[in-house]
Amino acid sequence: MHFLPDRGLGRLPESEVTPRSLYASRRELLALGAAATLLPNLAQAQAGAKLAAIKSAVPGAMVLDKPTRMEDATRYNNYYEFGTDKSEPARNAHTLKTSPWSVLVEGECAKPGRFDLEALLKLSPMEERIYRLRCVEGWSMVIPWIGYSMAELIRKVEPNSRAKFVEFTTLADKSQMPELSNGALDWPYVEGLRIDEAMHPLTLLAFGMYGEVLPKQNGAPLRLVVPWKYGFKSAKSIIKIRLVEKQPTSSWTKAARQEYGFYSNVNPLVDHPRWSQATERRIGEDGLFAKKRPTLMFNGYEPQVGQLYAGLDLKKNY
Ligand SMILES: Nc1nc2c(c(=O)[nH]1)N[C@H]1C(S)=C(S)[C@@H](COP(=O)(O)O)O[C@H]1N2
Ligand SMILES: [Mo]
Repeated sequence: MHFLPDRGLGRLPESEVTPRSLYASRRELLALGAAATLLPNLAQAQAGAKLAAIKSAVPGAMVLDKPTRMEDATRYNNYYEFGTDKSEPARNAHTLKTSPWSVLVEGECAKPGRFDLEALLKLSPMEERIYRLRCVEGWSMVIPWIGYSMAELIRKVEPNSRAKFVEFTTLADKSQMPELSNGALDWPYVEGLRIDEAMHPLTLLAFGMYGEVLPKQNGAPLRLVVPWKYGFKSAKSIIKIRLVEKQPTSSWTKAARQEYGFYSNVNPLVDHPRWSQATERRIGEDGLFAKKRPTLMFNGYEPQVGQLYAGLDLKKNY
């Protein structure tokens, strides 16, 4: 059926491969007491259809490492529209209004259109996929995401031959996002991918995680997850997808061109100008004696995506 990139498993140390049944189940989280409040507020997840669609997700493969605990993944976030401190999105993102929601898909295609959330939820069967997400800052998480390949949506609008890149724009609304005036980035948040990257089966349009709708701080109601690129490529709360001929300029590139290039592939061999990218810290393993992990080429997804970059100088195209 779908592409199951378990070929990457051969590259991982045995200790990182954990059977699916071993990660904290929702019941276990609830047993932890306080964890109940960390689950997304279902009352706010207005569309019951949304949760139903997510709950019916087909369990996918790609078990890589042991998933990060949900309470860690929902409390340590980058979502600058809600604050630049990692703890702020969890505190502030409750003001985000995720329903009604729609995504405009336009540009170089035969059938542009506006898709409301309900239509997007039904567009393709959902799958659970356990992917690593590694931030350029040197931390990583492993998350059971729920969604389907971005390619499913892009195909619907029938890209034409001028569609070489895909630009993603996320919500920027001062009335919902208290930190939009913080000047940290040039809003709205914009990201871009080459069309073959955007349509690679690993590139996920995610609606949920840990069997639930996406918590707001994690990018509700829908976000991108590009597991072989630094976390900032995974735009949250997307409202517009544009097929374009020219390479888009992302908000991060605008902010610091020397530090954040267009490709932003996870690459232990190419350092960020201010620090090494050779190792990473797994969130939840941050005790005094916690070992740093070696960062893997393309975040461990080299067998699946390496060929996209054959012949490309990855030092120049950082
Ligand atoms: N709209 C928006 N999307 C965003 C960001 C942001 O600030 N705003 N931060 C990015 C960065 S730098 C990272 S590392 C990931 C973090 O995702 P997480 O908080 O769910 O782990 O989201 C990315 N998507
Ligand atoms: Mo990041």
